[in-house]
Amino acid sequence: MVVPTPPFTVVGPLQADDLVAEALSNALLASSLWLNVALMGVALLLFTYLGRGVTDEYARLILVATIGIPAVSIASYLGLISGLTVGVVDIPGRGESVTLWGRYLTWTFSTPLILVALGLLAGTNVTKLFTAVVFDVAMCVTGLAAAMTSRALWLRWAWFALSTAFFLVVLYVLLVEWPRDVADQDPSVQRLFGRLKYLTTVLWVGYPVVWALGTEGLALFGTGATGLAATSWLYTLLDVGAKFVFALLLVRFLATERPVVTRHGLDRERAEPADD
Ligand code: RET
Repeated sequence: MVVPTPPFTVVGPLQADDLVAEALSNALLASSLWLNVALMGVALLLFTYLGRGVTDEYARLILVATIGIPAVSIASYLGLISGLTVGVVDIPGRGESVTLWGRYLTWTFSTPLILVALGLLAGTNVTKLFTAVVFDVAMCVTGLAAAMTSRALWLRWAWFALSTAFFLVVLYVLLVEWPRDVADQDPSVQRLFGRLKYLTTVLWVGYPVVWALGTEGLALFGTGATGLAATSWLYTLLDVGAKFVFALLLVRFLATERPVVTRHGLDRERAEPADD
């Protein structure tokens, strides 16, 4: 008797677990994840130590948002290392691929913290801060959808395009609105904001580029363990700049020049006379 074989292979839960376990046992991939846990652990202790003398409420708010960045990151990377947020997705035309989808999920929590810290530093208002955070969260969630879609290849890129559109709103607030707000502030705040703005823009643009070239997108570095590790290393390097360097510059500034930061804040417009 001839048993008909289906034109596709079905990956059961056990087989998917095996694929994930195999991917995570790759030394190159594992090192890219552990490096981040170690670095963010150091960052958490260092920033808490450096920020211990910051007493002003407004400066402390920026500090808490900044210290939250490595805190979320440690949880994010431990989630990946433990396999909790790693899965298998059937990419049309390519087959079963391991995806570190937890990244996109945890960006939903870490990137708003970066924007809150930056927006508060610029002395922006609640509306602009809310706009940046809402579109940033939308960017991360649709980025997650792009990575998890298996129905059609074009649908993955449709999610990618939607996520990019949301990203453009974030970039608009960062590059057009906040520089206007920060213009009212002390030159030292303006200088720091300028540096952080460029650092953030250049590195954040790197993320969709890595997505498009890496295992979720065109798979230019290959589809197997090496491709996954190469993609992961690129994200890790971006993370070091976008989180560690960013937060270090900000915390160091808050710890040394805090009185200047507190002169303007979210309350500024309320505190000024209406006809001023
Ligand atoms: C995705 C893919 C879809 C299109 C776009 C993306 C943008 C991601 C960005 C991520 C930034 C992450 C940071 C993490 C720090 O913890 C989701 C990759 C536009 C900008 C800074």
